[in-house]
Amino acid sequence: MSVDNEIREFYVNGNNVSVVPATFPHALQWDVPDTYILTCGVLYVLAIKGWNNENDGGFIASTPDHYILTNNSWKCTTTYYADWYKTNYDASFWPDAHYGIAQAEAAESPPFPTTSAAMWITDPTDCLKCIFYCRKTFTSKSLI
Ligand SMILES: [Ca+2]
Repeated sequence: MSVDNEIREFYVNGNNVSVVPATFPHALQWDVPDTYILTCGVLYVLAIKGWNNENDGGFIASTPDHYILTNNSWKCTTTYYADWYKTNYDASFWPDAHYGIAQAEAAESPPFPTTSAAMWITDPTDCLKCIFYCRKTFTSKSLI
């Protein structure tokens, strides 16, 4: 997973995972992905808060089986809502994730080649300098 330009907050099932160098050593480098190993038995919600400081921005992530895959099944917005990361929060009114201009950048740069099914997703305005929030509610499936 990676965020252009920075991952600021990360939540699994509503629980905050600290964005610290030990966990996300490349949190500030959009072109170097970090791997996070999910330890929850069942995944309900993933949520990220990102910061794009200029030009292309977005969030990209995938798992080998594509159970987690950034595409327009996610929701993204630049609007802050209280409890936006929580498992029982209803984000159905959020816009569907938008495929931003970062796609072209991703095609030319590591870590996600054109063969990757994962898309750089962002809010519908493809904001050039903003905080953005993306989340997805998963159907219950045991991961382990
Ligand atoms: Ca950027």
